[in-house]
Amino acid sequence: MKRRAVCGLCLVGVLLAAPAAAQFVTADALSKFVDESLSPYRHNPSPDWEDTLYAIAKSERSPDTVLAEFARRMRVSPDVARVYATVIVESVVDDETCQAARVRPARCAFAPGQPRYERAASAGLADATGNLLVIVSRSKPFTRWDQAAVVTLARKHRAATTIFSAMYDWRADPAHLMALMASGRRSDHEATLAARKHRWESSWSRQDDALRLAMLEWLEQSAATQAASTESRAALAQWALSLKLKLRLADAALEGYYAYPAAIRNLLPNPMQACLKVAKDCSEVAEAGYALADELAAALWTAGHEDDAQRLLQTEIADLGTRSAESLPRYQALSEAIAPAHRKEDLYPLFIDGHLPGQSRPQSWVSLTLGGGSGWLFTVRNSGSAVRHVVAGRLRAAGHDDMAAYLEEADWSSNRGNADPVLSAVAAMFPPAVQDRQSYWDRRLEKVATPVRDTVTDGPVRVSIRDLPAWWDEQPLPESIPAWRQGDPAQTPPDGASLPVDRNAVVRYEDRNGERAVVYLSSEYDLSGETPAFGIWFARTIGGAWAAPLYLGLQQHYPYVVTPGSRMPLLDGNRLRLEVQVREIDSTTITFPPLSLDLKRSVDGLFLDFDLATLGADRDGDGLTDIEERRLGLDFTNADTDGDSVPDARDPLPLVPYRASSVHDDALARALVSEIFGRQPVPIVVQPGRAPTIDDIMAGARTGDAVSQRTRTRFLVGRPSMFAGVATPFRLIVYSPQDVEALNRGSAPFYPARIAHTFSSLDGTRHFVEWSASWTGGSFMVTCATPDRPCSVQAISTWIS
Ligand SMILES: [Ca+2]
Ligand SMILES: [Ca+2]
Ligand SMILES: [Ca+2]
Repeated sequence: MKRRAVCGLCLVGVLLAAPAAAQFVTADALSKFVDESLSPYRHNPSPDWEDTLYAIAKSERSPDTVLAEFARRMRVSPDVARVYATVIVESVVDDETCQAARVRPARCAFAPGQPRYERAASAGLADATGNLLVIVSRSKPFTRWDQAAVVTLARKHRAATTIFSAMYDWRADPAHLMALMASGRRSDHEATLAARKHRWESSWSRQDDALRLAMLEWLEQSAATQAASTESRAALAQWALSLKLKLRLADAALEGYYAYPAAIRNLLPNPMQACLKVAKDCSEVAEAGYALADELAAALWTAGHEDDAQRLLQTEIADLGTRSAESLPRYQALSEAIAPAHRKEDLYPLFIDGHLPGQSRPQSWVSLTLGGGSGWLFTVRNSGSAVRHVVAGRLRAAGHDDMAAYLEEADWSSNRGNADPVLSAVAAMFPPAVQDRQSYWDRRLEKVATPVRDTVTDGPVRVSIRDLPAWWDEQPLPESIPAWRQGDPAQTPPDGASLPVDRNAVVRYEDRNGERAVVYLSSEYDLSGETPAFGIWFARTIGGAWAAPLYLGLQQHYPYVVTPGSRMPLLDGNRLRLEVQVREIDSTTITFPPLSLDLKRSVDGLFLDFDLATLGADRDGDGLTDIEERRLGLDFTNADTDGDSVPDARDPLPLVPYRASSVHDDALARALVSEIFGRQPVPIVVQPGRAPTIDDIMAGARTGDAVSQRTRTRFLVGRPSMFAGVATPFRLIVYSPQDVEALNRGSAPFYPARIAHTFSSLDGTRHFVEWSASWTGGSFMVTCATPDRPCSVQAISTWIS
C-alpha cells in the first residue's frame, strides 16, 4: 500500500489558519458522524480517511482516544489529525442550523473567506493524496456553487486527476468527467467512463450546451493530436454524437460522424468490452450504445443515408448484449416506421398496449412507471427527437395525428436557465479558444431552437375577457378602530345557528339588530388544490332568511385574509366593510409535496369597502353576478354566452353550445366526465375550517386532512367541442388551453383537471386518456364497443403528489 504523504510544513499554516478547529471534534459530533457517514455502504476496496475515521469512531467514544488513534494510523501528529478529522466530520455531518434557515447564512456556503472553506482548502491542498478534497466534495448539502468551489480547489491540486476521478465516480456529473479528461490523464479507463452516464446529461441553458459542445470538441482534438487509442477516441465520439443528437443538431452529428476515421466509426456504438475491463456493471454502456445507434439511424434515415441507417439499426448489436425492455419498443417502433410491417389498424394496439390483441402483454412495465401506458408510444416519447420524428411520420401517415403530435410536441428548447457554476469552473481548465467555439455552437443551437409550440387545436378563445373596474376599495382602518390581533376574540357562529354553509367554512359571523351575516370560504370557483387560497364569499339574512350568497371575487392570501373578528361592523347601510390583513403568498415559492410556500407581503389594519349593489349586480339578468361571470370567463353583458339559448346560470356547460345530434365523441365525453369527476377524490381540497394558518404552513405543519368536498361547479381543460352533446347534473366549465391562458387568473393557484392527451383508435372504439390537475392525475382507457351503450373505463395509472 502506498504511503500517504502529508506536507508537514503546509500544515503549520493550516494550524495557524484554523486554531478553533478543535472544538468541532466533540463526542456529539463524532456520534453524528458515525450515524451519517456512508462509509459502511461504500464498499471501498482501499479504505480512505473517512473510512479510517469511521472505523475508529465506531469503536471508540472519547474524542481524545479517537483522535490519538487516527493520528497513529495516519502517521501524523495529533494536531494535524485533529484538523483532518474536523474537515472530515464537517463534510459528513450536515449543519442543521444551515438547513433550518430560510435564507442560507453566508457561513454555510463553501466559499473563500468562510472558516469551513479555509480549513478544507489549506488542509486539502496540503494533503498530497487529494483524499481530503474528495471527502469534502462528497458533502451532501452542497449547492452547485459549493461544488464549483471544490472544482476550483481540485484544479490546483497535484493529484487533480485522482480527485476528479473520484468526484465523477461519486456524483456521475459529466462536468467532472470533462475536468478529469482536461486534467491530462486520458486512458481507456476514463474514456470508457465517458460512455456510461452522459446520456443523462441535461442542462437548462443554451450557453451551457454550447460550452459542453466546445469542450468536447477540444477534448476530441487533443485526443487526436496526442495519438490517444482508437477506443478512447471512439468513446469521446460517442459522447459528442449523443450530445449533438440530444440537442437536435442532427446535421452537426452527421457531419461529425462522417468525419471520423472508419476505425472509430466501426467502434460506434462503443462495445461493452472496454467497460467490462474496468467495471462490473456495464448495462449503462449498452443502454447508451443502443440509444445512440437508434437515434443516429433515425437521423441518417431522415438525411437519406438509408444503407448506413439500416446498418446501425439492429435488434441486437453483438458487442452490446441483449436490448433492455426500455430500448426494445423504441427499436420496434423505429423499424416499423422505416420499413412498415404491420397493417395500420395494428398500430393502435402496438403503440398504446404494446402488443396485438390476443398476444401476451409485454414484460416491461418501465414505460408505465413513467406515467403512460405500456405501449411503444410512451417509450418513444422519451427518445431523442430524430427517433420521435421518424416514428411520428409513420403514425401520421396511418391517420394517428393525435399520437404523432404527442411525439412531436416533446421538442422544446432549453434556453432559460443560468450558467452552471460547476461547468464554468471546469471550463477554466480549457484553453481560451474554447470560448470562441462556444459562440459558434451557440449560433448553431439558436438555429434549431423552436419556440414552445401551441399544442391547442380547438379554435379560438371562447371565454369572455371583458374586465370589470375594481369592485372593492382597500383602506386603512380608522384610527379609532384598533386592528384585530392574534388572540383577540373570533366572531364564530353560536352553537345551533342556522347557516347557509358548512360551519367549518365560516371565517366571521355577525348578529346585529336581528339580522345575521357570514363571511366564508369556498372552492366553488377557486380550485386551489392543496394551497389555502379559497374564494371569499359573503351571505346575510334579510328579514331573518338567508339571501343568495355573494362572491367577493377574491381568493384567500391573494393578497388578503379575512380576520376572524373585528371591531368594525360588517355592514353599514348598503356597504360591506371587511377587515382584512395582507398575507400575500409568493406563488413562485409554492412546491408540492409537501406544501411549502413563502409570503411576499404582510400588512395589518386594513379594511375592504364594497358596495353591496355592485357585488350583486347582474346586468344581463342571467342569474350570475357580473363578478362571478368575470371569474368564470362568461360574458356579463350577454345572458347566453355560448348562444345555445340556455341562459348562463342554468346552462350546465355555459361555454359549450349544446348540440342535440349525437356523434361518436359523446359517449367518450360522458365516460371522461364520469371518470374524472365521478371518482373522488377530485378535487381534493383542504377543508376550509381546518385549513392551517399561513404560519402553520411556514412552520412546516402538515396541511391538514385532505378531504374531498362536493363542489357545484366543475372545471375541465380540454377540447370543448368534444362535450357539445353532453348534459351534466352539475355546472361544467370546459376551457380550452387558450381559454385558461386568456382568462389570466393572475398568480393565484387554479388547478382544474386538464385532459392532457386522448389517443383514439382508427375505428373510434378505444380511447387512451391522460389527465392531470397539476397535483393529481392519471391515465385510463375508454372502450366504446357498442353504439348507444355506455363506454367501459379501465384505469391504467393514478398519481397524487
Ligand atoms: Ca349575469
Ligand atoms: Ca352572462
Ligand atoms: Ca348557453
